[in-house]
Amino acid sequence: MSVEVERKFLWNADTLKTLEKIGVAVTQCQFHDKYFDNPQFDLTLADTWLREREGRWELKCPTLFERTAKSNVAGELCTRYKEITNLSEIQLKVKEVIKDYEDGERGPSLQEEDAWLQRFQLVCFAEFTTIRRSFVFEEEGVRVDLDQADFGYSVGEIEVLVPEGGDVKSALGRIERTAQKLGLTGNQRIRGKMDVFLERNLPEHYAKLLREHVL
Ligand code: V4E
Repeated sequence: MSVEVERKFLWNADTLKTLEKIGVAVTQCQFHDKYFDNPQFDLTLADTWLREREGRWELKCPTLFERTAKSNVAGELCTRYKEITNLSEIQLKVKEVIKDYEDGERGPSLQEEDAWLQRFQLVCFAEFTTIRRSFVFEEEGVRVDLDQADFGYSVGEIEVLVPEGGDVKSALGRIERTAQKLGLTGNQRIRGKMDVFLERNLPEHYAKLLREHVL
């Protein structure tokens, strides 16, 4: 388990030019994400995001800081989410959040491929493909991703992965220095791909997430 500290930003052709000038190497990839929740949306209403990216399961859930920050720290630009990639740990987290599921002998075994999805009534509620250009600032341990989602939204992220118990403050400093190198001046939280996807495709659930201060 690690903590992903990240700052989103809006990018354009000038951002690409700046990154090219700085001279960091770029790689490009494409991936398809499928996000899952139960019909009551228990996971996302708990700010818990379960996805399958190219066959790998990943779950992001808020750190204690993130759970309190939205109401306490207006204008906080960086988010901090726990990132879990081990399937058993993901299943444990899902079990913690979804209280109502088929338990015991009758339910499908968690080991059976995808049977655990049925047990928790998890279905895909969002899917999209992203083209990502990544730039790694080796000396700072910072990565900049420029994403273009197939539903017509582009967003950038400056991110640092901090191992559990690691130095989040240092990560925030490195993100800030990178933001300065990129010439980012805005002080508004920028919406992520999911935010925009939900507003367009599941407006009622989106409105509920806003009301509950999840997004
Ligand atoms: C954590 C989260 C969601 C899951 C998707 O996370 P995100 O980092 O936006 O996606 P992506 O594709 O860049 O993942 P990566 O490749 O970096 O692992 S969807 C909504 N959230 C919460 C959230 C939030 N409340 N505010 C902001 C600015 N971002 C995310």
